[in-house]
This record gives sequence, structure tokens and C-alpha cells, in this order.
Amino acid sequence: MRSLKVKLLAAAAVAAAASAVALIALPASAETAAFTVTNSWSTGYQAAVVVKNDTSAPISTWRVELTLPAGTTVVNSWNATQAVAGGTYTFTPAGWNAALAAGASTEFGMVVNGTGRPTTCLVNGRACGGSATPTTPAPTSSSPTANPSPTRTTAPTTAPTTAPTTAPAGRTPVAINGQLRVCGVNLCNQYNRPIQLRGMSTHGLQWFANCYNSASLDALATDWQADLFRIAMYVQEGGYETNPASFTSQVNNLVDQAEARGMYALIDFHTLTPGDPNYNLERARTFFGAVSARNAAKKNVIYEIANEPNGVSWTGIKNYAEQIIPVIRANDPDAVVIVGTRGWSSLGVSDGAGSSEIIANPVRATNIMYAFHFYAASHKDNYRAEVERAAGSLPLFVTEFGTVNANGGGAVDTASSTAWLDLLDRLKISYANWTFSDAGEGSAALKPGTCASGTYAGTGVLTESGALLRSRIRTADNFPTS
Ligand code: IDC
Repeated sequence: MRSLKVKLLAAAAVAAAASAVALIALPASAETAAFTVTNSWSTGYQAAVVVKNDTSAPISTWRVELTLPAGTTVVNSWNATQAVAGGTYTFTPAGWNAALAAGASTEFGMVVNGTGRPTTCLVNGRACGGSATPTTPAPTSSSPTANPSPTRTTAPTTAPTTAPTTAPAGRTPVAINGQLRVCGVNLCNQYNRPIQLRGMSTHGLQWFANCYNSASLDALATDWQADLFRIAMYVQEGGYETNPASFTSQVNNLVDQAEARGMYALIDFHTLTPGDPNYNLERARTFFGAVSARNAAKKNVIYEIANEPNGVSWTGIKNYAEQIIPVIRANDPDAVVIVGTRGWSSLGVSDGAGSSEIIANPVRATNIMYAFHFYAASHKDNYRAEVERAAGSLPLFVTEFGTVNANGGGAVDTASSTAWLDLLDRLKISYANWTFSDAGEGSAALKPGTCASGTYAGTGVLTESGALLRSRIRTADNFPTS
């Protein structure tokens, strides 16, 4: 058996805002797991565990066991499968993150109720530092906190996650705009005034979970000044259907992370293939029942119930919407819900149809909007004309768009992207760009390798698409405040 050792990093002062770090020396070649407290408050804390294969050979799976003292429990976790026996929590891969190439790492996280730190930490059955019961050494120095206490004026109703360091209290998009609603064809804020939200979409959570963490969300909220974070939870392709509990908790965690930074969170049930959302009707009932109950009290949540219906009629989409919207409304009556449209959310244009079939036969529900998606290098004047026409009758929300081809790749079409963004600004149509990730494709905003490096702020990490979007999103919002 390969030598296994654990690197244990822990916050030493439980109640104090400052965290100190203790390190157990590693052998030259080992698999490691690093436990870091990323935020703490009086009754609990949030932690991240980075499992790293520091050996020179691939490993096929991993298992981390943490024993917590009596009175301290794990409330929820993400990016891992959690089991508990006594006070010992065992975390195994979530499904997509089992195999680790030499030098590769994966991260999972948890929210803990109680202030006790792990007394034992094992990776693949071996004790930290080679002993059965490692103790966390006392801090050798106190370092300034990486994650200061939130500056919010209102305490979050659930366990907070890391708050931004620079967003002034009361000035975040959610603090200014509050609970959103649809008024006429617009998205309106708490003062019933039309607003436009501008932000970024994740890539598939099953593939790019390592891109969504405290540092990347801080960059989005404070460096990009984004209003909106779309959480793209694929249902197929290794997504929700493979582990509903894990993906639900991952989405909920990201909702919290957006809330802690004053950003709106768009929960995207990312159906794509098969294109008929009714295929996932029961999954959607379960998922939206869970996330709407859990997030009902929050003001920052918007629900997108079907990413891109395709190969299905408008009637089929409408039937799906009229079954899922009541599930959400039962828990969260005032949240805005967005309905996907025919032909990959093209308002039907990509199917040779158009918005008139929706206008003639709208979804029977209030406080809803309709999704429109475009990829600037593929979709041009005729699509823009349809959006302009439809915007007079239907509340539209561009929940996804790319600056490149519809396959997510190719070169940035700057002229078409700029024409689109100017149109959306003029019509006050909100948007989320595909993607805030370091995928190796033209639509990704971050250069390949950015997420592994852990640094997200500034322009050095951006692709051409990312630079364009950051410069557009960073301009002042001017939200009405009365
Ligand atoms: C693409 C991703 C790509 C992935 C593919 C398959 O960019 O890495 O392999 O999905 O799932 C959409 C979809 C969105 C697509 C994107 C680009 O909503 O899931 O992402 N796109 O093809 N609609 C139009 C384009």
C-alpha cells in the first residue's frame, strides 16, 4: 500500500474571526487531504477539504473520515457522498470526482453545526501524520483571517458562507433590489421599478465544481461586480439524475454563497438531452420541491425550470411548466420563475416558429418570464428582430448566451456580441453568460487551468470572451432605489 498521510489545516480559535493554521509535515510522496475552515460564526462553521493525489501514479478513488466531538454535527456537504456512524463522518466521491491523476486534486465542502473541530482525520484509512489520533497542534502564530466576518447588516437566516470583503453592506444587488417580481414585461425590484441583472452562468456542476468556491465567487461579486450567478445543474450527462441528494445540496450551497455576496442566484434545471422537459417531470417535481422549500425565505433566488426544450412543441413545454410552477409556488409563492422556450429557448425561431405561439397561448401563471438563449456567432439579425418584437409582449430573460458558436466553441464574434448586449441593455433584459469556467472552449471566460490555480480576480486569467463580458458587467448598474 502506498504511504498515506494527511495534511490538516484547521482554524484554531473557534469563536474568533481570525483563523490560524497548523500543518503536519508531509512525506515527499503521499495522497493528502487538507481540511480548512473557510468561515465560522458563533454556532458553527463551514469547511473545505482538498483531497490531493500527491503521488506519481493515478488513484481510482478516495475516502476521508472525520471524527467530530460530541455536540458537533455536519449539517450538509457537497461534492462528496456523506455517511455517518457515531461521530465519524465518511466522505466518498460524489460520482464524478473519484479518480485523481497524479498531482490532481478535488475539493468537497460541508457546513457544520457546533464549534468542535475534527479530532481524527483519515484519508483512505490511514491516520493523519501516521498516528491514529492526530491532535490539531496549537497555532504557532495568528494570521489575519482570510475570511472575515460578513459585513452585512442583516444576519442571514441560515449558516453564512464566506462573505465578500469589499461589497459594502446595503449596496449589493440583492440589498438594493430585494425581492424581485415581474411587472408588465419587465423584471422589477422591490420599488416596482424595472431593472436589468447582468452576470455569469456556471458550466455543468458535474464537470467544473472546482471552479465554484469562495475565491471565484468573491471575484465574480467584487471584481466583476456581477448581479447574477446562474447555477447550471445538468440533469443528464452525469448530472442530477446520478445523485439527486448531492446535486441538490451543491446547488443549495451555491445559492448561499451567492446570497452571502449579495448576488441573485438563478437555479437552472439544465435539461438539454433529451429535449422534452416532460422526460424529467418527476425529477423536476422532486428537485424544485426541495430547493423551493429550503430557499423560500431568501430574496435572491430565481427558478429556471427547463434550460433548453428541443424537439418538443410549445404545448408540451407549457404543460410541463403548469405542473412544476405550482410545486415551487406552494413553498415560495413570490419567487420569479422562468420558463424555457421552443427550439433551445429560441422563442421557437430555431424551429422555424416564433413568439406568436407563446403570446397566443401563454403559461397560466403569474410572476413568470420566458427564456431566450443565443450564441452570437450563430444567431444574428433575425433572432435580434424576434427578441425586439417579443419584448413588447412577453417578459424575457436571457438566462444563457455565448459570444461564440452554438456549440460553445469557435472564435468570439465581437460585433454580434456587442449588438446583442446593446439590445439587451436598451430593453433592460437580464442576462447570464455561458460560462464562468476554465473549460477549453471559446465560450469559457477563464483560461484553462485557472480553477486549479485558485486565483480568479483581474484580467490576467480571462479569455477574450471573459474580458468582453467582465468589461460589460462591471459598468455601473444604477438600480432605482425608490
Ligand atoms: C455545452 C458545453 C460543452 C458540453 C456540452 C454538452 O459548452 O462543454 O460538452 O454543452 O453538454 C447550450 C446548452 C449548453 C451547451 C452550450 C454550448 O445550454 O449546455 O454547453 N449551449 O453548446 N445551448 C446552446 C449552446
